[in-house]
Amino acid sequence: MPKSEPPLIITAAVVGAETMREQTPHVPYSPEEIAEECSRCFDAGAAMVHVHGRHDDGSPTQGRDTYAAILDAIQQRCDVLVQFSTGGAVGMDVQERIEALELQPDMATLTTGTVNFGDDVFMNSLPTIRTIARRLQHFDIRPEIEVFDTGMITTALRLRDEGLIDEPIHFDFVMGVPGGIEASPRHLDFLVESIPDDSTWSVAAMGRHELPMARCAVDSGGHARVGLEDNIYLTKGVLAKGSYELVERVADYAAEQRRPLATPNEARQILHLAD
Ligand code: KMH
Ligand code: ZN
Repeated sequence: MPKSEPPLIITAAVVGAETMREQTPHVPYSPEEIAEECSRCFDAGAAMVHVHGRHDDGSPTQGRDTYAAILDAIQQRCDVLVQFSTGGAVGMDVQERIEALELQPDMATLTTGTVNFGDDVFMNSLPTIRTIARRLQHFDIRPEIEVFDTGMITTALRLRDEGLIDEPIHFDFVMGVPGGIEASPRHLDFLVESIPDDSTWSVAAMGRHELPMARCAVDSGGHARVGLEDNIYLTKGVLAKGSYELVERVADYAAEQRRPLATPNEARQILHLAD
């Protein structure tokens, strides 16, 4: 890897909307549990955390108060950058998905298209995408464009042309969702070739693809997202004790490859976030 490549930003997706205690006892639900996990991930090398809200029973919520409690609990523990989900869970309406943005997190997601999501459909019509993009601009929050399939890049560039997404754009390639693009190095190469040259990008691959694709990102100058939102296993049949163990794996690999990890401040600069 050329030494000129930027420090590696590891994002920890610690909770998500779908991973439940029935699948792994290690997924956090309450704001305190989520913040504890974020803190462990920060200690393991993550510069950013991607968070969703949960009710006490684990069901997903995008509620403002829940996100406020999560943000406060994280900020009491560490300086990690905090990225809110605007995807929430399938079936949520757009107003619910964006109500927490007034808390002005460091970053928030923006999915630029509809995708089959297992047996469900993650709906993102153009009007929905524009509504979220306008709200992000209103609060001066930079989006991370979630790309579940190639057409979502085209739509992101369309919104750029409409003035709703500012360049340079940060893309997160969400690979291996049943219904979305496959998680393979070949597909990753195509995605990377398809974005503007001044873009930054990361990979979030599902299940057993998570760590191999994170390693591909480390090797090719991208950034990596890992965590229990996308994958609950450390190795075949062995549950990760938390997202932090997955972060540790990527951090160890980056060290082997002599790619330094980005601090939150370095990540701010790389991603052009406000101070
Ligand atoms: N839970 C998925 C339906 C995001 O966070 O912005 C959508 C998702 C994307 O997780
Ligand atoms: Zn998410």
